[in-house]
Order: sequence, then C-alpha cells, then structure tokens
Amino acid sequence: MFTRLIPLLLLSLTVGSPALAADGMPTPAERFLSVWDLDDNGEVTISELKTMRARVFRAFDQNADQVLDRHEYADFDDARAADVAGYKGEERLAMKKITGGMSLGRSDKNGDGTVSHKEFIDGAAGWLSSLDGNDDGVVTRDDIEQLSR
Ligand SMILES: [Ca+2]
Ligand SMILES: [Ca+2]
Ligand SMILES: [Ca+2]
Repeated sequence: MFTRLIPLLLLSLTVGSPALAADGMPTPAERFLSVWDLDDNGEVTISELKTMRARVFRAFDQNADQVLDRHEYADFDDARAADVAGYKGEERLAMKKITGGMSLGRSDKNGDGTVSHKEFIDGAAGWLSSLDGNDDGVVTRDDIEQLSR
C-alpha cells in the first residue's frame, strides 16, 4: 500500500501545483520553487528547506520512529526517481542534481545505513550550498537554471 501511495504523496510535496510551462511540464526551476519557496518570494532559504524537509521526512517515516530505514529510504528513492522521470537532456540533469541532494549517501552522515530526523534536517545546509550557484545564501530561479549549464 505504501509503495503505491507514498510516491504520489511526495509528488504532491515536491511538485505542488506549479504553473505549467507551454509544453505542459514545469521547468526544474519552476518545479523546485513551487514546492520549496514556502512564502513565494522567489528565494528559497535554509529555513524553508528545513521546514519542507521535516514534512518530507514525516511522509516517508512510515513507522514514525524518527528514522528512515533502508526500506523507507527505498520508497523515497522511488519517489525522487519519479520526479526526474519525464525530463530530458539538461533539464533531466538539473532534476538529478536537485533530487540527488536528498540521496541516502548525502543524508546518512554517520554511515549506519539509516537516516535520523536530525541527519535529514541538517542535510539542508549542504544541499543549499550545492544548489546556490551564486553563493548568496538563497536558492533562486537563476541558481537552478545554472545547474544544467
Ligand atoms: Ca522564500
Ligand atoms: Ca522509520
Ligand atoms: Ca543563490
């Protein structure tokens, strides 16, 4: 049941209801901002990343023990892959870079194969740095568009 429901749940979390581009698919920048820019001011801050990460964590922590185990993380991996699917070329590369910032390898700092709530929230800082191309401390449309250049 979870494996069918959870990806849809993440889609609603990570995709939201973005304004669609002319071809029907939001660009990676539109997609990212529609979800993570919670106050809709065009800048994604560390605090917005942490708030949304907490929501994502709750969605995938199926047994609510404050740890994402391998099984729970596998469902999260599937959901992120679904987010990348449908994109091609440079946009696919950008989506992979964005979603890769939430991989098990990037989140599991102590290497025990599971991700605690703290590890997942703390991962927001490194993720922000990896996306913040102009190094001004927030992620904007320009930063995301630079990812595929
Ligand atoms: Ca914002
Ligand atoms: Ca769990
Ligand atoms: Ca920036």
